[in-house]
Amino acid sequence: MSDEKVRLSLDEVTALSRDILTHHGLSARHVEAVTATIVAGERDECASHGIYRLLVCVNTLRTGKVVKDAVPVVHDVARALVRVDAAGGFAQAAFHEGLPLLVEKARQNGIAALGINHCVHFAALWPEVEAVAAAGLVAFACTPSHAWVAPAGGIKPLFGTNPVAFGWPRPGDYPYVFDFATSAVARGEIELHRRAGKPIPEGWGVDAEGRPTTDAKAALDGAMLTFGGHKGSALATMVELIAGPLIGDLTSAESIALDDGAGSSPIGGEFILAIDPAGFLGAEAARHIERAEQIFDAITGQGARLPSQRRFEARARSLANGVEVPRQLYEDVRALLG
Ligand code: NDP
Ligand code: PYC
Repeated sequence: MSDEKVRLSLDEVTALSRDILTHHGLSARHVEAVTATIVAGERDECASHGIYRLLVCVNTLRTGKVVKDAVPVVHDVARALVRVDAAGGFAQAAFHEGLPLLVEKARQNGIAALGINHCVHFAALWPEVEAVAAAGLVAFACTPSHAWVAPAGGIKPLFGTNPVAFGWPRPGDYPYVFDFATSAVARGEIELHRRAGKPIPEGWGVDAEGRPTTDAKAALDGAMLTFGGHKGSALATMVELIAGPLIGDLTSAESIALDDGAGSSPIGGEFILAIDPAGFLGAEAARHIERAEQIFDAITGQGARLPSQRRFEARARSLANGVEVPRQLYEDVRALLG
């Protein structure tokens, strides 16, 4: 595949996403919410969750597994708990509906959790933990996906790629954020390797017979592997539990069974926790949050980088100069306009 690139402004990426999603019948509320997350992914050079996701979204819309005009409903279920019924729609609009009440409850109680139910999830989680951290709160988020990943020691897909994301507010700076799949890599990254005809590194997946493979398609058809062996496997299990049964929603195995071969994005729930440092610390919160900076300085001071640092640098570049997209991907995405 050619390495040729096309340069686009962020306004052009936004317009392209809006046009495609509208063309495929998504309601205005979801067009805006989904476009915001796709543009953010492309802007921050997260290739597996940028405009490539338009192919994934449209595929999901074509399966009929997502409700195109779903209206999320917020439920104030307890002093520190919010639920949003996404009503079968994409998760982004449900998150935006639930965020204000989550923030309000975290400030009132020191801690609050948001459970999103009945959503379709195709996205990165960092936009959500960034939004919680922007309110001065510490954030954690996770979601199951489809059963694509074998548990450590096994070879059969059971877990989703199950991302975990964390955000920590840093006054006057971008928050400290990490967001990664509990599989060795996001599935989207393996799909991008398959599209580009490139081998994948060892350790990302096994073929259908459970043999280690560097062939992207063989790994997609076989099983992905967790990161860090049994450690990633346990974290993936935690995600299944707290964003599945704990909030009354689907596991990754149930999600892929419901998909029934249609090829939609994962269906189920998402769990988001928000903690207000002032809940523990009152007037001392600012002083202790400031102490956290010593940890970040000690990381960068020895030449290591913070997670999301690459992304924030990419953001600054893209805001100034736009983004570069592989030509073939751009053409495949434009073809979605029919
Ligand atoms: P990566 O392995 O690419 O990176 C994940 C995190 O690690 C980022 O915060 C990244 O920061 C940080 N990082 C990478 N390299 C370094 C380094 N050398 N030093 C310090 N930090 C580093 O991500 P994944 O492939 O695991 O996941 C990609 C995305 O896919 C995530 O956003 C995730 O939410 C999404 N996803 C969504 C799923 C869903 O069901 N909705 C399922 C699976 C994944 P930086 O960005 O700055 O490089
Ligand atoms: O890349 O693994 C992935 C993924 C699953 C759902 C959204 N992204």
